[in-house]
Amino acid sequence: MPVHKMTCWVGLTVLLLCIVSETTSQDNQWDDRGYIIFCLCMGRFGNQAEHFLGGLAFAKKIDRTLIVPPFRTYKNIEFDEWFKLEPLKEYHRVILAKDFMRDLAPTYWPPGNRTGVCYGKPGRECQMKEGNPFGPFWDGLGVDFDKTISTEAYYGDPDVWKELLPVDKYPVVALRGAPAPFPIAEENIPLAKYLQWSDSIEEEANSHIQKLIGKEKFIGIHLRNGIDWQNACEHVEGNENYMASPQCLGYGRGKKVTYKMCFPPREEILRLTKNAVLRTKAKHIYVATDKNPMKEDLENHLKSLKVKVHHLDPWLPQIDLAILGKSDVFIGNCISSFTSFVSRQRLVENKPTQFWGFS
Ligand code: GFB
Repeated sequence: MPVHKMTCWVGLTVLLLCIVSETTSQDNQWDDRGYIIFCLCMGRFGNQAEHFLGGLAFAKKIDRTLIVPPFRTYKNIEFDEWFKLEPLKEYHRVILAKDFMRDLAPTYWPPGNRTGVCYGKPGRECQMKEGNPFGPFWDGLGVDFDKTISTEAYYGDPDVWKELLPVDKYPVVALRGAPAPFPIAEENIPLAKYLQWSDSIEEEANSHIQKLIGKEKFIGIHLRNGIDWQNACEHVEGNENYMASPQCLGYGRGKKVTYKMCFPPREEILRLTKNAVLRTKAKHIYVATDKNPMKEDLENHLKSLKVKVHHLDPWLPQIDLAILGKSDVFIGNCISSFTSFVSRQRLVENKPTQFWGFS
């Protein structure tokens, strides 16, 4: 009898496995319109998110399915660890890189047939995998390149692009970097609505809010004040466009960046935060920072208003981003793309955002 039971169990497992693999291959049919993938190889998460949205828009423009690249920290992070894939599908055809490599690459983009594309004059050397994060990114996907080409039509006119990289010759186009500008193009800002946190990030952020704040109002603030930032802010004064500054100054409107926007003084942080507390009557402040949360300063300054100041320093920066996104008022840094991730998400959700040193 026990032997019989065991047989049934094995049989059922095999049947289930068959059903699962059948579903996977049915879902991931080859698309004759071709594919595009790129490495999110510039900067950290905020930079990568802006490049991702630009690359998503470009995939739609050239009508190729986007092979959704992993994000890059010290390792590749599959997109669906941090975000849901389904909302992206409302905008364009997408497939996760890991699914493409498992289900389609062996047949349609096999080793021996992989071309890498760099930005540059035709004939210029193209090193797809040289250095970090380029090498580890493609290694993480198990990709080596057999041939490379360079083109200046990297994310230019879609028709020129299609002529240079026709689908019949290049069914899969792998680009060294994102086909998108940094900072994000103005027209692509609304695409933020397709970036929705995965259930695990959402649950973790909600659970922190529940424990620290409950259902009360809170002000979320981003203090970018580590040493790399201090250095980056040194020569900002007077620039028209510096990193994520268009989130405050707009695009090509001739307005100038100030040092105060980039590295706001203590008094500015205390002043703006207090104003937001007085206006909203919030009793909680959530501080996200890469370095100094200014907890004591804030607590002392807001003592009479009986405000609690919370700072978590979570294991994943994405938890800070998700919490900031949920605040009643958010105050961020004009120049930081960590802030701009939050400000874009809030813009598409009609939630208010303010910036240090800028009104
Ligand atoms: O996101 P990011 O491109 O924004 O890079 P910037 C900053 C990184 O610092 C984040 C950490 O991805 C986080 O890892 N970080 C910054 C934070 N602020 C916070 C925070 O409030 N909470 C947590 N948990 N982590 C650019 C970089 O940063 O700054 C460039 O992308 C360069 O590579 C430049 O370093 C100076 O646009 O602020």
